[in-house]
Amino acid sequence: MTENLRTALKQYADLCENHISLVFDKLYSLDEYSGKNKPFTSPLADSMKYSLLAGGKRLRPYLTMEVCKMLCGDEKRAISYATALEMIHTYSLIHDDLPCMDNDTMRRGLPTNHVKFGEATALLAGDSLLTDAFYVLCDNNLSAEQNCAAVKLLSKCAGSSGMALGQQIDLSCEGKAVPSYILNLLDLKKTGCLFNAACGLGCIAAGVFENTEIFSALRDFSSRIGLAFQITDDVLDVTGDKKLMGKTLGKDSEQNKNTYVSIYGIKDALMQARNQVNYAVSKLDILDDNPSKANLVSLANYILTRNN
Ligand code: GRG
Repeated sequence: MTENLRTALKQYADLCENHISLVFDKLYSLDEYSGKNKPFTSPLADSMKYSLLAGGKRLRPYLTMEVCKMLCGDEKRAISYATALEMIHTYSLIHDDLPCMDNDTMRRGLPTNHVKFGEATALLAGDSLLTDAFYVLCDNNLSAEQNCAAVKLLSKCAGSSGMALGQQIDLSCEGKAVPSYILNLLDLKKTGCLFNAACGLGCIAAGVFENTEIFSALRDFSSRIGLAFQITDDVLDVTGDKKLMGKTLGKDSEQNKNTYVSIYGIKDALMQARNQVNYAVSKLDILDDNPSKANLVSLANYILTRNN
């Protein structure tokens, strides 16, 4: 990872975490939640905070803010969009770990939400993060046109034709040999869609809307890096270090999942990830060179060498 990228990732992660704290102060210190002398503490708020602040890589909020900066020069305009997206990403991880899904006990180096708070609270924490994300998304000084476009984009990317569909295809394909185009579709939906949301929200925060050349280029860029990200995730599930990854490894073969490794083997999978990243980077050619564009290229390349 380049030094510039490391600094920018840390800076944007701090901005995002700061905004998350502000959101919690606002949503959970409302009068109706607190008696005069006994402030209400809710296991729901605690469980949401536990997973949100467990120290993820914050790649999606990073993309939102860096794209916004690249297009308009002020990443802070995108902070509510970046935070909302991280809330939805965190909800998906909580639900993905539940016994009825992947049944995982470790995430981000900590016990999973349902292990710590129980299944019912974990379910509600996920539901609440998903719902509250749309409050957070619109709680800003951007225009109604921007916020409406942002709601439409994020709900489409996360919902039944986006990430949730990808998860459903994943579950339906367990234990069956699938053709490569289905694996591609599964990963573009399950993982690529939130990367699409990340770059799309950055565009909208900068006043760049769908049906423009720049928006389309960034959609293609994000689909390709999303795919590369999932491919390296498949590889790390076999070759990764449990401590660095912060989760149980080897689950894919245990659960008979279709992955790039199960279909192509590790070497070929890594070559495909490299091809996806090269194609992604070529999509940025229409943009002028600037430090944010260079950081997006660095992020794309980092995906190939990441160890967590
Ligand atoms: C139950 C309606 C319903 C929906 C659930 C669970 C779900 C929808 C979707 C799961 C999608 C999923 C977990 C995809 C995997 C994507 C992936 C590789 C996530 C890990 O992302 P990182 O490495 O995580 O960026 P950190 O912890 O760094 O934020």
